Parts: sequence; C-alpha cells; structure tokens
Amino acid sequence: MTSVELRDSILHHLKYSLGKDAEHAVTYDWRMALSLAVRDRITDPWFDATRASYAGQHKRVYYLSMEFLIGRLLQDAIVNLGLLETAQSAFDEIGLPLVDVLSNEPDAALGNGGLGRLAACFIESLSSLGVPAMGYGIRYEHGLFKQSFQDGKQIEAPEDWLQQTHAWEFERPESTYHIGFGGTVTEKNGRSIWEPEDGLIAQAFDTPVIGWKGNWANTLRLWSARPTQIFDLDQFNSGDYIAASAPETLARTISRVLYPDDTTPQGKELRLKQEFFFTAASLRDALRRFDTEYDDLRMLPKKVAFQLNDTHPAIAGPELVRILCDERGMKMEDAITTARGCLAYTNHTLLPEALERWSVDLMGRLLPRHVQIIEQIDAAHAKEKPKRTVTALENGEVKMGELAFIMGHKVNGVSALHTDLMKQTVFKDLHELHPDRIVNQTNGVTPRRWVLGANPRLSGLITDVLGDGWVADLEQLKGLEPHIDDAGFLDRFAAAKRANKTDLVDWVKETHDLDLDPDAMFDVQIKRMHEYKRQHLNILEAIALWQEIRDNPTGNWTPRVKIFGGKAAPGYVFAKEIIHLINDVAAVLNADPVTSKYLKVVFLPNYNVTMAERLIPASDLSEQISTAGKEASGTGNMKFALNGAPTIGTLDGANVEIREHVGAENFFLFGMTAPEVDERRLLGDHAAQAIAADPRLARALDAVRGDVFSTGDAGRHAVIADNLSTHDYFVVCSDFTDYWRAQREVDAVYADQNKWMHMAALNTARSGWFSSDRSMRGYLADIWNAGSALPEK
Ligand code: 26Q
Repeated sequence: MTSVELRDSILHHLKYSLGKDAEHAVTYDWRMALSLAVRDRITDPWFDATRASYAGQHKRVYYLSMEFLIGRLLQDAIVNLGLLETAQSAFDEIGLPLVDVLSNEPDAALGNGGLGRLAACFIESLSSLGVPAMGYGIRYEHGLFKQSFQDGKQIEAPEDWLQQTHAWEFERPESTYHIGFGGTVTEKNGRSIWEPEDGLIAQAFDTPVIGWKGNWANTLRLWSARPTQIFDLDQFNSGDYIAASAPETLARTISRVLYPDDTTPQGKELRLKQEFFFTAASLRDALRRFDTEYDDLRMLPKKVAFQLNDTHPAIAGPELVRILCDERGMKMEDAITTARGCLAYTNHTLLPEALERWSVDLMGRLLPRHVQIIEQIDAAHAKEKPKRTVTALENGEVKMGELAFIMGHKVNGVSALHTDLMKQTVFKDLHELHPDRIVNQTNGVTPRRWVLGANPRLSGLITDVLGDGWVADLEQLKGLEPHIDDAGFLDRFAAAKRANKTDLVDWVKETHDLDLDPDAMFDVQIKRMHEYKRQHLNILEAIALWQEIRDNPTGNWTPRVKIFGGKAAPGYVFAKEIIHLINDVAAVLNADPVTSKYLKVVFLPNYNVTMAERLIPASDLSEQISTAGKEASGTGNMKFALNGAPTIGTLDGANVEIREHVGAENFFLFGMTAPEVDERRLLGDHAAQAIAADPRLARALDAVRGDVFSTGDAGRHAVIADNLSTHDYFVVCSDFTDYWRAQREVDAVYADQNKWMHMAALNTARSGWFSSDRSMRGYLADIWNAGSALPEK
C-alpha cells in the first residue's frame, strides 16, 4: 500500500464512516479514520486465516483468560502490517503528527498486570506463528481504575475506555448464548438436568489480532452480558415502568467492571458469576464450531485445546463435563476423560492468599449441578488413585487450583524456579500422584510491541546490523554480539538510549512539570504495588543514599533518578501506605538543594501499558527485587533486558533464567535465595538482627518512623517502619545490606559509561530467548500438540 492509497482510505473513512470533512476533523476523527483504514487491511488476512483453519481441519487453541491487557492497538497493527512509514507520510501530507493521532487512542486496560499482559502477548504470538487460536475473555465496560495522587495518596477513578467507539471491535449480534444461574437439578431416566432459575445473554464482540507481516490474524472474542429481556413484562404492564427495567441493569452488571485485586481474591458472588459467565459462553462457542466440522465428540481432544489462564476459568472442567454428560449423553467417566484431554492449566502464583477457593454454599446456590459434578470428579480421581488421593472439595470449599490440576492433562508454571516450587509446595501431593503432569513454560513477551514498536531507535540499529529477521526470530539478536566492539556500534546503541531518555524527560516535564537530568541513571521499578515486590526496599535504599549524600555532599556520587509506577488494589491498605511514603520521600528529596542533583525520586501516576512502552526503552536499570520464591516469573524483567537495561534483582521467577542468558557478570544479583528466605524466617527476630547489624538501615527506618517525611503529621509512616522492624514477612531488612552493596556496584559500573553500555548491549543481544514466540512453541509442543497452519518458509 502506498501512502497515497492510505491517505485516500483515511479520507474516505473520515467522510463516509465518521461523517466529517477534513477541515472540521479533530484528532479523534483522524485516529478513528486511520484505525478503520488499517482495520480494512486486516480483514482479508483475517478471513483467510479463518478459512484456512476450517479447510486444514487444524487443531484450535482457545486461550481462556479473565484478563487481556491489550493496551493501545493502532500502532501495533500498523507495525505488524509494515505500514509505519506509509502512515507517517500519509499524515505528513495531511499535516498532523502521526504520534498525536496514535496517542489519541485510549489504553484498553482489561487486566491487572502480568497475567493479563501475558495473555495479550500470547495471542499476538499465536497470530505471528499462524496458529489457529482464539482468545476468550470479558468485554469489561470499565477496565482497571485510573490512579491519581492527592497529597501523595492514591485516589481511584473509574476507567471509561468504551465511552468512545472502540474502533477495532465487531459486534456479533448473532453470536449469543444463554447462560443460566441457580435453580435446581432434577433426574430423568438416570440423567441429570439442570434447570437454572436466572439467566442472561452472553454476546460476542470480536477484535482481530494481526500477526507479524500480516500473514495471519486470530480473534480476541470478548463476551458482554445483556438481559434475556429488557423489561419485566408483568411489571411493565402493571405500570411500574422504571422498576421493570431493573433486570437489565442487573444482567449488565456481570460485565461491568474488572476486579482490581491481583492477589487477594475475595469470595465475591459477582466474581464467580463473571467466571462462569465467560467460561460457559466460550465452551459453548467452541463446541458449536466443533459441531460444524465433526460429529464424534471423542475427537474433541484431538481438535480442541482449552488453556486456562490461572484458575479463574477453572469452572470449565465441571461445565465441560456437564455438557458432555448431561446434554450430550456421554458416560460420566468418559466425559471426565474427554474433558481432561482438552484442558490444561497455567498457574501464576504460589502466594497462599491468592489461591482461589469458593464456599460450597455459594457455588451450590449459583451452580448446583457443578457442585455435584465436582464431587464426581473427586470420586473418579479417588478411584484412579486409590492409595492416597487429593480432592478439590474440602472443608466446605472448592479449591480451584486442585480442581484445575485434576481436570487438566497438563499443568504448567511460568518460570523454571516457579515450576520447581509448585512441585515442592502447593501441588506437592498432586505432583506425586501425577509426576508427568506439571511442565514448565517460561513466560515471554512479544518483540513486535516491546522492541520494534516501543523502541524504534534501537530497532533501527538492530535491523541495520542484522536485517529484519530478528523480529520473527528473536534469538537472532545473538548476532549483535560480535558487533558490540565494532567501531561505532556502542556509540549508536548509547545514542539510541540517550534519545529515548530525552524523550522521556520532555514528556515528564510536559505532563508533570518535573525536571530530570538525562545524564542521570534512570533506575526504574514499574509493576503492581505489593509487599512481595518490595517497592519499600527500593525507597529505603533511596532514603539511606540521601542521608549518605547529605553526610558527604562533595562525594563522587553517580546521579540517579528513581522512577516508580504502579497501582495498589483499592483495598490493600499497606500497599497504599507504600505509595504515600514514596511520594512523601520524593517531595523531600527533590526539594533538597544539596542532594537533588544526585538523587531524585519520581512516582508517575496511572502506570499502564502505554506508559510501560514509554519508560522501558528509556530505562538504564531494571528493578526486579521481589522476595525470592514469591514472583512467579515477571515479564517486565524481560522487556527491560531486551531494551538494554541491566537488572538489579534477586534469584526469583524468571530473573534466574535472565541471569543465565545474559551472563552473571551482566546482572546485579543480591539477596537471599528462596530456601534461605525460608530459613531466615525461622529466626523470630530476623528484622531486629538485620537492623542492629546495619546502621544505614537503622537510620533510614528512623527517618521513616519520625517526621522527616511527614511534616506536620509526625508518625504518618510509622506503620511501615514498625512492620519492617517486627515481623517483616517479606524480609526487606534482611536483604537490605546486600541490596545496598549491589546498588553501589551499579553506581560504579554506570560511572564507566563504556562498560555500562557494553553490559546493556549484551543484555539486548542475549535476551532473544524471552520472546513469547518461544513460549508459544513450547505450549504447542508440550501441552497442545498443535501447530502452525502457515506453510513453512
Ligand atoms: C482472583 C480472584 C478474585 C479477584 C482477583 C483475582 C486475581 C486477578 C488477577 C488473581 C490474580 C491475578 C493476577 C495475577 C498475576 O498477574 N500474576 C502474575 O502473572 C505473571 C504472568 O505469568 C507473572 O509474570 C507474575 O510473576 C505473576 O505475579
């Protein structure tokens, strides 16, 4: 496509789809017109992919996820279609900067964090690989809340991405399913029949997901809830017009809003309804598709794979058994075996408080037949493993992890360490019963969004050296290594980083009126706020460093800006305290005339995918400092490494594998290992001991406890100091001293820019393994037994 053709298509849509002429069009109109013009280019490959999937009778992969953190879609589509330069020239002609048009798009935050973003990367990779696949989720009317700060404290506001027309989706009024809740189970001729009392309609909305070079497109199908009937006719006829519309509001509540907790699930009825709602609709949809092609249900495991993204869709096990058995007449044991052949489960956390459990009472009220089936699943499992069994139902609760494990033919962890810990801890007994079921699939990220799209300067350099093959085959980045010492390479690498940093500096100035020095080290920690992620360890180190600089203001300090971003779950009081502390520390440090040229702290509000795309390419140092054993994998860590930001981190999650790939000498390791953490906790007074042994830590904690960062409100942050000085479950104090040591090593290397850039470039060159294309190939081979439908090239 030429830029003239694209321009004409944009002008066509502006006029005929948006009803605007060029003279009166605002940025929104141009963005919509460009989106529709680009969407037109996706439609043919999308249809071709659908046809090829049917024609080739390929196995289909269905990725079931409560969250798809897709962010903006326009730039990604343009990049994957190879239309970036074309769009650039088209808008040059129109006389509007393309970046303004692209940044008009709202960031679709249909997820909390890592798990949701992983789903988005996986769907993109499956399209880039040409695998017939579909993502199934919920079309939340409101995604993750918007965050702002008032007096340093987090304020939440509703997110409203659907206020504007969603340019990428196609409404499917014909793809609807009736989803029932409650009611009773009766038996007829030995067959159970569930007769739900309430119900609503799940309606599909499809978003095409285009792969690299536009060779294939899959569908992200999101379900929206609507009432079976808009009005209660009895009430309507008896004259209570307003009350008659109540069922409508109630039904729509189901897809109204994303739950904002990413670790502590609350046993809320609405959440269970959401889970069943989207899972049941997705299964019915996949089975309808299967029925159009095959008539033998025993073929199901050969043709269909359902991947459960954590336990949130784990009700898929009992629901599929119910359909096969109650509706399709399969014997219960065959139904269980067939369902298991289709299902696999990915675990994303070992934190005990994050493992989903539902009270049998609640589940029985909403899904009476499913509770019965779970009992039968347990019974069948006990029969299969008579010696010693593990059940999903226990003490009046349904344990969703156990249920998903028992109903999956494979269960995977998301990093090597996490998978090992799964075998040793939460799933120890089940692993002994089924030693072949747990497999590892280390996470990955899509290089199209996280390198090519987000970091055009670095990408340009890489393509100059290697050609563009690396985009589809990221391990080709290894080919950079021999060039690192070539004349000019490191300079160009450093220049790209420096330019990304000045872009960030300009943006921070414009949006937050803060002055940052692009020559300072940009030390970045961006992720959800959680005690196990230890943002408080990071800020304690900043406080200690500030105190040290004040002691010796003429010292040879390496200038740093510590940048934070992340949201706290609205009900997570301690995480919100940490945000407040960081903001208060920032206010004091940034106003200090003596130290602020060496050390600044910035907490950027409303961290989201779009902000990550801006920050990561401009980062020097990646903070991955969770308590060992707690972060299942991390995926931000991979994005930083790929973009040439070395890690300071613990041996946790995928950090372990990143360090193996980039080399120990290019990774700033600190802290206890997972077994050391467990051992350390056995000492009742580990925090007190650590504080007694490190005067820097003691002094920093005193400052937090006192009124240094809480002018006029002394003791405001004492809760944090007290928590850390006493139980300190996440062993912040015990890791502090080694963290400080590693940070000073960072300072020393950064001061030698040649050495630093060498290290940074090696991080890029050696991180190609962390592509989500590699992850997807692993799932295809080890879990799904499926493959690409594209001809080999
Ligand atoms: C469950 C029930 C009720 C309400 C909320 C939830 C809920 C929602 C989201 C529970 C967990 C999540 C999200 C978890 C998550 O994002 N985990 C992260 O997954 C990443 C991808 O595998 C890993 O890289 C991270 O280490 C892990 O923390």
